[in-house]
Amino acid sequence: MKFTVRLKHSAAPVVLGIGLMLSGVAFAQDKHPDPDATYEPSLESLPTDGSQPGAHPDVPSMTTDEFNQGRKIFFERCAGCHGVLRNGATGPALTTDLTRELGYDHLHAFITYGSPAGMPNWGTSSDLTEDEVDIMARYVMQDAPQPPEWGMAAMKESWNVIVPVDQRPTKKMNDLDIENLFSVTLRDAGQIALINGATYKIEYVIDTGYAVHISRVSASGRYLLVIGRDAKVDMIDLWMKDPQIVATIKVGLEARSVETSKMKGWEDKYTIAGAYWPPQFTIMDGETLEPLKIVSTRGMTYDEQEFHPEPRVAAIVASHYNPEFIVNVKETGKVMLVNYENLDALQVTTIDAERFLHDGGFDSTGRYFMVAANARNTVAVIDTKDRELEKLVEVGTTPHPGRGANFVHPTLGPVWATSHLGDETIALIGTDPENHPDQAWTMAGTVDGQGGGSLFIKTHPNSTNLWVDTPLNSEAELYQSIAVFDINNLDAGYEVLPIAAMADLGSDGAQRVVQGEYNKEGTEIWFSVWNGKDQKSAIVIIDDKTRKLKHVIHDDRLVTPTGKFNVYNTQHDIY
Ligand code: DHE
Repeated sequence: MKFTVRLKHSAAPVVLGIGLMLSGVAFAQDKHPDPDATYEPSLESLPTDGSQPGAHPDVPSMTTDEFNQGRKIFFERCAGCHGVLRNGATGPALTTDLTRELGYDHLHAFITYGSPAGMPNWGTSSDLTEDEVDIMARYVMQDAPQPPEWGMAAMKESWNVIVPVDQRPTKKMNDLDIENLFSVTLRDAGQIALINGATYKIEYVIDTGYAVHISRVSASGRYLLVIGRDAKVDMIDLWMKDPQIVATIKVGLEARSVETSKMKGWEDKYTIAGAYWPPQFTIMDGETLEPLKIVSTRGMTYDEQEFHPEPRVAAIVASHYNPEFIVNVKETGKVMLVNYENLDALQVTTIDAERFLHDGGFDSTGRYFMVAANARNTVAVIDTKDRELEKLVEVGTTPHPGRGANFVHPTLGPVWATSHLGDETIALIGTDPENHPDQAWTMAGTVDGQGGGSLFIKTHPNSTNLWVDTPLNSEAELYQSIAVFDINNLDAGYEVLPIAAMADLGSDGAQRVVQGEYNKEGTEIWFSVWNGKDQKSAIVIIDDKTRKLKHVIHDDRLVTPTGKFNVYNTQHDIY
């Protein structure tokens, strides 16, 4: 499943690794400094408990120390494709009946040189040292250790209500314009920064989970929910004089998604978080994070109907039409509509969609959820009102929309757009079955951007600009800049803004430009200039009308800024 994309403005090919599943994207052509390496498959917070399965007479032995090194590397580099339990996901199975048959020499060569089928060349790229290749060849011949489960007892133990509900304010106690605050992921610091959207001042830096991933906002706009890769959920009360964490819990060992109930009458009632390991989701009390219901996602794949032991929970959104969460399960390709009206008689409607569901967003009406099945080059459209699969739409190679971008195209009508990791195209999917039935739920149009390696696309209802990043392209010229289109004249092509140069950080580090996010009014857009942990990063703010630089936030506390979440836009699903 590996292929080489020759980018539009690039002589250098981008080699995408096994299966192109996002968590399996590997860049085999060179050894990287920090940021892009962090997009490799990783289950980096899983523990090593020091235990080692018993030695086998017919496989090379390992010391406990070597075994634990192997386990760590496997979780960080291999599990994304081959699965924690090595049953195969996007990459092939690596169970011991197969690896012992292949033997040490074969495995060693395979890990060193990679394969045309998509295995990265870990050895020759120097991503792994010679010693590490040797350890990994022996490690995959040992029985796979299974990370521990994480059930109610473990969850309750990790749960902490720091400020009980009756001790929280009953009205907003600060002067902050909460709706125009930005919650900024400081990835490698394990923190978020709350940045004032009017003054650009960093109002607060708050310690959260490890390698913090995303922020979401409760229906009322009061609570900010942050989830780390270590599956730690932190709930921040924005009404307090000094916003702080009021409740926290660990819902597993590895996670990426969190959301809160948004249906009328159910605002702020429940929080849900999905885990990569163990593969499960947890519904919690919306004010205290008390864990109420844990549901495993283990089960059959939608198509072959074979058991999958670790179907990870990817994006979760809250329906505006039904008291339901929409839970996207990656490996089985199923979308679960989880009705939260009665947690003791939980109703879950499971929709067969497509495998390797990852990220997505609503159309402009909030009715249809568009989710990328990235390794299948497909966007699944879920009708959250009628509670069914509306359509599977084939798009470009490895769609990665973030939440996507909604706008009205001059001839196609309302569309939702995604860019792609695997090619330079931007796909426009028609979203108006009433007035534009011919375009609805088809790839009604496509336009070429700067290149592949795109992660996020963005516009705003008050803007006529469409911004497309390319942080994982191999060319510095592309990953340090942004392409912007006029949505009324997409065919005119794009303007390139050299965002990293605007940040004026000197030549230090990769300075990848990632994830545009609008302010509440839609008058300016913020981009992260994402550098290594020990290097300076920045946030660059562009005036939306003039496309000119408005401000650069430089601050030593801005360590590895990546995602940015404007409170109002996130609360109301505006993108
Ligand atoms: Fe993300 C969203 C998973 C790497 C920045 N990321 C998501 C979502 C998932 C996911 C499932 C959707 C959550 C939702 O909507 O509920 N991300 C993964 C991975 O598995 C992967 C590929 C590898 C990993 O080990 O984590 C990965 N992601 C990254 C990064 O390296 C990024 C670029 C930088 C970072 O901070 O880690 C990154 N992911 C983001 C951002 C969003 C996101 C900014 C939210 C976008 C939005 O607009 O909502």
